[in-house]
Amino acid sequence: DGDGVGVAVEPRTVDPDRLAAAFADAHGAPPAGVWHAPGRVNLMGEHTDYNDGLVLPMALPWGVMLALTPTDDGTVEVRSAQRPGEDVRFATADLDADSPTVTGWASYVAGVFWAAREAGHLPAEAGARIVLDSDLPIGAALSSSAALECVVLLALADAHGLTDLAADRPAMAAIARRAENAYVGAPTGILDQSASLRCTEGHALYLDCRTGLGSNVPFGLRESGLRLLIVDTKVEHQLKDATSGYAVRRGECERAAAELGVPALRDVEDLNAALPRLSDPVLADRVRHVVTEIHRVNAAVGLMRAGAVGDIGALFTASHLSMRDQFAISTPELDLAVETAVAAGARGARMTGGGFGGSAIALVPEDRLAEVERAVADAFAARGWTAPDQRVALPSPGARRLR
Ligand code: GAF
Repeated sequence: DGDGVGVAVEPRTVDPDRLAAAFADAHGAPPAGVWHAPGRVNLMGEHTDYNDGLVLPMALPWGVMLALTPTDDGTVEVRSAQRPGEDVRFATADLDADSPTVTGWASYVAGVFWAAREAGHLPAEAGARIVLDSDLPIGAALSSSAALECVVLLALADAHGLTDLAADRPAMAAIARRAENAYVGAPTGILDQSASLRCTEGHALYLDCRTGLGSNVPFGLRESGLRLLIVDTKVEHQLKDATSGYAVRRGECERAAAELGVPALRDVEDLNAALPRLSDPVLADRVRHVVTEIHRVNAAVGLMRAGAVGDIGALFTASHLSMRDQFAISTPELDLAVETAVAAGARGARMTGGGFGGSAIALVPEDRLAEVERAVADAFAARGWTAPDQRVALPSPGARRLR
């Protein structure tokens, strides 16, 4: 029981002392420190970040843990408990976003070194010995990529004494995002890195992706007798490369904004006036999602501040329908998780993250939790689908040093 009220919250399974011991085994001395960066679920505001809109993520208890010792030899050595035998070594001087030579999982690490150097924070000779461990599923739309980027950057900033950077979480989020956009090649927004770096325990992060201004809004789940259930459908979402569904949606939004003559879809004020002006009904659907989704973020924040947390459930479900029908990013598995959770007593449910697979979240009264979990498991089993992974989470701290 992780939260003291009788309903288990899945605990973190990575451990700073164990990771430090693994580091000492590999490198003959303990690390300079151990850091942790969490994954996230977004409660509202999907595909709004790159439209200059609003988002509302919370950090998860699970994430990526990293042990690091800084070096001044310009080389980086990385190993990961999840990738035994795949140790990676590179020289920072060789890193070039136009011809990325570090590929696969380690490209997120290399990308952070590249982006921190490009931003003028990291001297060329700064290197590191790194050992990683994670309890965040990969491909579940819970931001394992951003957690990896953010933990590397935070550890670099601390261990290499980059004090200006270490004191500026929005700047760190921008650098971690640049690593992903320019080095890894995924055209994502600022949501995930901001969530990992800027969320606080017990709160959701209400973030304006145009200005970068954010505030931490209390998310009183327990006080309201509610649980947040995360259903990982085990359908791995696609890599967000330039040909992915994610990139296609991004292109559609840009095209719609251009047709409407606005800098970003954030600036559409009157849907009824805007929609008939678009050349293609598909674009009208995309715009409707983005604009109404931004309003749902504000509505959710209003309800949280009023202490009416349960009423956010209806917004969850409305958001899911918008993502399913207007933005067309859901899957049969996500739809089934949402429909089943709501039918079994959840106050509302929605897919979270980029879509095309991944996870759904459900807002569930404490006394209905077991029933909802059982109903979802049964519904997947009845179709012969892989059993989903279901976990309960509380809003957890953002990235930090653990030892
Ligand atoms: C992914 C992206 F990385 C984010 O930037 C965001 O666009 C999200 O999908 C959808 O809201 O997580």
